[in-house]
Amino acid sequence: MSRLVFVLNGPNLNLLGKRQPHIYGHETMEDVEAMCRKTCEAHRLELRYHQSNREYELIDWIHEAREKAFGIVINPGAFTHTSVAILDALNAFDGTVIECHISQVHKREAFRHHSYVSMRADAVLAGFGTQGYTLAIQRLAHLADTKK
Ligand code: CA2
Repeated sequence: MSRLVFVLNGPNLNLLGKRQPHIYGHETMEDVEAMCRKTCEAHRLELRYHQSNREYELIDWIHEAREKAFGIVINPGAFTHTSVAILDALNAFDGTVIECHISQVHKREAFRHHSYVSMRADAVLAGFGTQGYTLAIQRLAHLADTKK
């Protein structure tokens, strides 16, 4: 089994740490990437880490993951609540999908309570702050270590 994981981030997450720290914390996207790299190294996982404000780029990376990766951690940003196209792409991926939100979306506006991605996700994290990414990767590592 491949030990490659993709961590994908959607629109506006490049602003992490620069605005709205009361919701999203003080860590930047670069800090989150460094944390993901450290966690992956500790678990002997290979990592592809991306952020984009463009829906098609996220879809292209999901397609790329199809051929190579066993797991995807995805924070689709606001596309979570709007994108059937990202759901369709994830439905064509056979591995494990973990949806990860920094904020506790269910405590927020009603439009954030629905997620298209949750219809495919094998697990969902929300409200763990950026630590959610580490937890998601640890879960993938556990699956990689225990699945045949
Ligand atoms: O809680 C999350 O991780 C979200 O996926 C973040 C999205 C939001 O639309 C989802 O409902 C929940 C927004 C990401 C925007 O990130 C920013 C970070 C700092 C400053 C401004 C935006």
